[in-house]
Amino acid sequence: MSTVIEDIIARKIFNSRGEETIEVDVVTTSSFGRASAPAGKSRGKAEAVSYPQGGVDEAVRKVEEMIAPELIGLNVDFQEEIDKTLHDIDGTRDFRVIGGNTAFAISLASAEAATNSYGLLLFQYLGGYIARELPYPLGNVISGGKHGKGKTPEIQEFLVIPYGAESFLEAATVNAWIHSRVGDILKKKDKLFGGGKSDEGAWIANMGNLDALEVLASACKEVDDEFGVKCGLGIDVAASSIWHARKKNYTYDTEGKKRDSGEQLEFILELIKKYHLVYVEDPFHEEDYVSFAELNEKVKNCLICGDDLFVTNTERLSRGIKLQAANAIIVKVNQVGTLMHALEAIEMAKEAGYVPVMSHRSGSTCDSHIAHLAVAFRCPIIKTGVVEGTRIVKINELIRVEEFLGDRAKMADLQMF
Ligand code: 2PG
Ligand code: MG
Repeated sequence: MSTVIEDIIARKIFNSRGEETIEVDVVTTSSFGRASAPAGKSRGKAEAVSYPQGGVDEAVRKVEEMIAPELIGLNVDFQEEIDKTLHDIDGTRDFRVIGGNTAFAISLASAEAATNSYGLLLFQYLGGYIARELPYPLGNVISGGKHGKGKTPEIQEFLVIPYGAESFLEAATVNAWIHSRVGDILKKKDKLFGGGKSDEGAWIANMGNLDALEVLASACKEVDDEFGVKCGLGIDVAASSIWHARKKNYTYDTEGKKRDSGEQLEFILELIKKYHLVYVEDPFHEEDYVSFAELNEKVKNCLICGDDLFVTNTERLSRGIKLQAANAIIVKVNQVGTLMHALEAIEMAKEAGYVPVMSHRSGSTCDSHIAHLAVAFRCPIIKTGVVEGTRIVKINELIRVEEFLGDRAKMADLQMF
């Protein structure tokens, strides 16, 4: 069947924060694919530039005038060629001419058009018959940092991962129970708690970092006692957001403390020990590979994950691998713009023994592509929130994938937990 691109249509839509974003339709001789771009709030400095100057309107204009004429006639079966053409049209390393989000939407919509032409699901098309492992959902339960508002913890995300779950459905259920239990505890603790939630559907609570961890730990324990599913705690410090480059310290207003790099290392080590953290993302600012490596050397059975540090970029990841800066990497396709570049980062990570964590962005749309990418590229963890509409579409899609796989479905192998 012929899958030649006949048309590419771009439009401006809105993400879950009500910000403008780009959506692209790729129309081929026999199929159709659609994708829209997410948006980060705590963005790494080395990420692809999201949009050209002029924003989404300019990106849409560029798709019509500059990009569509080059891509029409190409075959969507050849993802490399499409992604390379996007790079060639742009001509810069960070997609500043057409925008990384523009490239992202075209790259994903093309993959979906190819998928649909074969009557497959995206994870089958990209991962083949052997793709049958479901990722563990790493879910955000309490928000702080740039994702919080008012007097919230400095740590951006307090996360859970139900590593004892035997199926994805069970894992998603446990996460939802914990989220709900945390809401009950917060209400009891703080009479003024109004039930506010962040963009990612995590609770926004008027408390410090340690209190947030205490609340989460007790909710996890209650759920484990009642339902018997082991669950680990994690954090995304998003430390670049609290790093003061001139004063060289991390600012913790809720504790009235400033920590230099050494003190930050001690603090994170204490948290790992006290709360048995199994996952720590961006504990230091995005240029501090050395502190990452020191921490990584000192801990066992805990994933030290780079998000702003690596930005899904193979150059930054290979530096990290050389320095042994981490043992996990966040994968956000729109940080690099194209599917093939994200896949290169995943392959490099796996070769070095790093765990790739497929991830949403805080501003999202109702697309569920990352659910399929996690299965197709065999990422053992997906980070995509617990509740909230645009998160739930990804979770629910994985429930469908698990059902579709039937007896062949199995949970990913997370040996270290
Ligand atoms: C992160 C993400 C997603 P943002 O830092 O990991 O939770 O946030 O999309 O705002 O970069
Ligand atoms: Mg992060």
